[in-house]
This record gives sequence, C-alpha cells and structure tokens, in this order.
Amino acid sequence: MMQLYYAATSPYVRKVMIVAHHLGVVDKIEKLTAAASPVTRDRNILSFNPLTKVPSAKTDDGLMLFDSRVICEYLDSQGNGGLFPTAGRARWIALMQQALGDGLLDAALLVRYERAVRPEQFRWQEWDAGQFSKIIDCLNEIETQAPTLEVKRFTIGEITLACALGYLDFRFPEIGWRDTHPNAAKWFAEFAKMPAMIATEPPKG
Ligand SMILES: N[C@@H](CCC(=O)N[C@@H](CS)C(=O)NCC(=O)O)C(=O)O
Repeated sequence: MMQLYYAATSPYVRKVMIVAHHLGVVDKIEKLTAAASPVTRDRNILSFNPLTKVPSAKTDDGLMLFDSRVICEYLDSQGNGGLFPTAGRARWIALMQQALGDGLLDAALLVRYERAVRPEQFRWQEWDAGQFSKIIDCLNEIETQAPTLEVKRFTIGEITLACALGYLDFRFPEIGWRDTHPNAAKWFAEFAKMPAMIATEPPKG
C-alpha cells in the first residue's frame, strides 16, 4: 500500500504504526530506514518530503504523504477506521487532542535537540526552559481532559496523547509525570495495554 520512512524511536512514526496495527495493515507498509536529523539531514527522504522528517510516506500509486497527521488520516480513510470523526464536536475534540499531543511532542523534541544536538557553547538556557514549560502546561491540560479519554472507542486524539506520554517515559523519565498527573496516569495505564501500543513501544536502552 505504501513505503514509509521510519524510525523506531520517533513518537510521530509511532502514531502511524499504532493506526496501522489498529487497522490490521502493518504488512502492507514497507518500512524504509531513515536517519532524520535537523542538522545532518537524511537526503534520501527528500523525494518523499522536502522537510526530510519521519514519518514520510509514498503510496503505491505515487501519492506523497506527510506528516504524521496526513498519513494517519489516509490510513484511516482506506480502512474506514473511524479514528477521525467526520463531523460535529467529536471531530473538533479529536483534532484538538491530536494538536495537543503533537504540540507537547514538538516542544519535547526541541528540548531534546537542544540538549543532544546543539553544541554546548551555543545552548540557551532560557529557551530550553521556555520549551520545557510548554511540556508541563500540555501535561496539565492532558490531566484536565483525562476523565474524558476513552480506552475502547478512541480517536486519533487518544492515540496522539498516548504517543506523547510514551515519549516522555522514553526520553524524559525524570519528569515523573505520573506522580503529578494521576488521572492521565490512570488512563494511560489502561490504554497502554492495547496490542497496538505494546507492538510500537520505543526500543529500550
Ligand atoms: N509534524 C511532524 C513532525 C515529525 C518530526 O519532527 N520528526 C522528527 C523525528 S521524531 C524528525 O524527523 N526530525 C528531523 C528534522 O527535524 O529534520 C509529524 O507530525 O510527522
């Protein structure tokens, strides 16, 4: 069905793979290894996406698809998955939750690049702190919304929020978000039992 530039550690790729598992189309996706980085760019990805980020996909009939939001909605439309409600409040809530999860991830990734990629002498502590505080404010919002989050009749909203929380466990365990966000922790504990979540866990170590 499609080729997909992929990285096992990318939380945005994880969104796509959770959707693929959920819809039972994992073996219709050919995974292409990528080494995406904002500085040392992986130019192999260029013909799929000028931004050379993962995930980036190309369908068998030549359609270029990025970013994770577009690929997820494409897969969902092919499989009639219902992960993107088509109208009304449910649609806006799902898309807002997706934006909340993606937004948390965008801030977390900027902090990660700042700490892991930017040379020490060019780092700017206030900038790091500004982005980091966005992670915390998003976490607080997820906590507020947690009582409304589903574990069975979920949408792309829940999937994205779960990828965001899973990424914090993977790259920022020191935040210890469960201690301060008990409702989010309770919801995530249930959601994370889903086979699609287990199959897409980031590599350990
Ligand atoms: N908005 C994009 C974000 C994708 C993204 O930032 N992916 C990271 C890896 S987790 C990447 O490819 N970074 C390389 C770069 O910034 O050039 C999406 O939802 O797919």
